[in-house]
This record gives sequence, C-alpha cells and structure tokens, in this order.
Amino acid sequence: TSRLRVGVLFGGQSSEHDVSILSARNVVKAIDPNTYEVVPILIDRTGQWLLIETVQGTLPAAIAYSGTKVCLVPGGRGRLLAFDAPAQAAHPSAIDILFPVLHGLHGEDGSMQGLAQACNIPLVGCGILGSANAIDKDMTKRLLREAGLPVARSVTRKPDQRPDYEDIAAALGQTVFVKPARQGSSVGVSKARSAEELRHALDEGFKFDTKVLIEEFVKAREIECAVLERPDGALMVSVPGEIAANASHGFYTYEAKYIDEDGAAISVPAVLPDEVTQRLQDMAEKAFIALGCEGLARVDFFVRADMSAVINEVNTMPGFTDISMYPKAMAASGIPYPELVGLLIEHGLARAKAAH
Ligand code: G1L
Repeated sequence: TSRLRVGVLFGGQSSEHDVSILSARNVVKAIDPNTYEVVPILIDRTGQWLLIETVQGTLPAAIAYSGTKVCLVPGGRGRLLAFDAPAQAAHPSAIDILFPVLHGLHGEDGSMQGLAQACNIPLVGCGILGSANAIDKDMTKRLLREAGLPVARSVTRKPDQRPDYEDIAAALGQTVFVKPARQGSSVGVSKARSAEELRHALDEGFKFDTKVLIEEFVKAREIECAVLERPDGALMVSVPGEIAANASHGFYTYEAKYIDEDGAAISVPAVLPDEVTQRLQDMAEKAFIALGCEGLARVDFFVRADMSAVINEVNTMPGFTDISMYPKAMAASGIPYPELVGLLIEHGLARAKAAH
C-alpha cells in the first residue's frame, strides 16, 4: 500500500517568507515517513509554485529556488500539472492533502483554503470561514462579543472616517492602539497618546489596510491557549502559556514574536490560579467555536492584574516551529510535536471524508 502524499505548501509572497521556510522544515521533519510521503511545494517571492526535490525526504537548509513549476487542477482532487517542463516529462503524482505553512498574503485569510476547496483536496487546519473571520480583527470582535466573550473596547475606521483625538480619548482613554484590521503580525500597529500621535498612527495603519481598529490600551499580561480539534471532532485546549513582557517595546513586535523566539520569551505553563486557567480555557474553546475555526487555532488573551481577561486575537496559523507557543503549549498538555502534526493531518483527512 502506498503512503498518502502530503503537499507541504510554504514560502509565499509575504515578509514572513523565511519564517515559513523554517516552520515548514520543522513540520516536514515531524511527519511520520512510514505513513506519509512529503511533497514540498515552495511558493517563491514572485508567487510561482515550485515542486522541490528532497534528499531522503528532508528539506535542505538553504532552499535553492529551483524546482518544477506546478499548479493544482481545479476539481482535480490534488492532481498537479507541471508546466514549462520538457514536453515528454511526466506530470508529478497527485497529492492527497495540502498542509499550508504560509503567512500573510493569501496564506491565512481563507484564500488558500478556498483554493483547496475548489480543487477538491483535503486541507490541514481551518477552512475558509474560520480563516476569514480570524484574520479580520473587526469581524473577530463582533463574533466574540455576540458569543458573550470579553474583548477590548474599540472603534473601526475607514480612511475617510478619521476621528478626532478628543472623541477617541473620551471613549477609549488617553492611550490607544491603532491596528490594521487584517494583518497577521504586529505590522502597522502603533500606540497614540495625543492628536498628533493618533494622526501618525492612522497614517501608518492605513498603509496596511483600508480598515483599522482604534483600541483602548489594556495594561495586562499576554497569555495564549492552543486549541486542537481532534480527528473525531473533540476539542482540546492546552494549558495557557505566557509571552514575557518586552520592556523596550511595550508591545510585541513582529521580530520579538516570530524570529527572536528563542524559547526564553515564552513560558509554559503560565503561572496563574487554577480557576483563572480554567476560565481562559473555557473562553478559548468558545472563541474557537464562535469564529468557525477547525483543526487548530491559538487564542490570545490580555489578562489584567485583577485577573479579568479580554480576548485579543485568534490566530489560525500560529507560530509553528517546535519552540513556538502553540506546539510548546500542546506538548506541555501531553501532545508532543510529531503527534500534533499527525493529528492535524488526520483531522484534515477525516473532515474531507465526512463532507462526502
Ligand atoms: F496547517 C496548520 F497546521 F494548520 C498550520 C499551518 C501553518 C499551523 C500553523 C502554521 N503556521 C505557519 O504557517 C506560520 C505562519 C507560522 C509559518 Cl510562517
């Protein structure tokens, strides 16, 4: 019997291209070679898909940007077409499931999930709805609020709806954060404590999106829970982890969260009273359901000194190297990295089966 072929899609046209390659190498190493055959597909910086040759199933440390140009066939159940190849060259074998390891542009906003759906191929992780809901901080907050979950106060603004600082300060306090609505990382996020700073913060935010959130400042610890949907549909929530405060930034920069992630900045489990841990886990599960997430998501909280909490965001493609928060929190909850990767693939396959 031949092994199922897992298409690991990585790279991408975003600033997080290199992070994606690092994560993909971790994922590939963790996939059980007895059960699955890894088919690495790199999206290069121009958006081109390249089928990468592996040496004994291992992705090379430095990816040479060459390979066979391929595309997925709409309705093709994972069939790949090679193009720009010699006419006599055989097309590569079909893949059985797509494992996206992509950030930013079209990776986690539902686009890639829609592509998988249109191509009739099973996919690991959230589907179109959960991805699209979670990528948009405005939609996320509306859905969480409607589910009775706590979120920070905020207003949403378009470029032609620039607010007065006085009105904002009256509604949300002197210090506010401006965030692009649909940006996976902290890119374009800034703090404002005056009319002048608010103007600059909005200019900055609107560089990245046509919709920004102006949010109250919440003085709090950053606590995160990993949620996993098992292949049978049962939800499991990890112990909470904590991101250590970064004194020099005051909030988490893209670098601090993804690249300088040396394990020291993360502590799992977070030190919290048991009843708080339970309350956060319960909220994490409800948030996962409220947004229509599937497979996995990381739910991020702000927890104040009085132990009141708000949900900051939900990430459907969290950091995923073996030292990232999601895998660390799952490992601390009894699911080591290779088992986690296996469960996610099984979940994707089981969901596709159930849909037919
Ligand atoms: F497919 C999963 F398992 F859902 C999945 C895919 C990708 C989980 C986490 C990630 N993460 C990333 O792709 C990354 C954004 C951290 C790499 Cl850049």
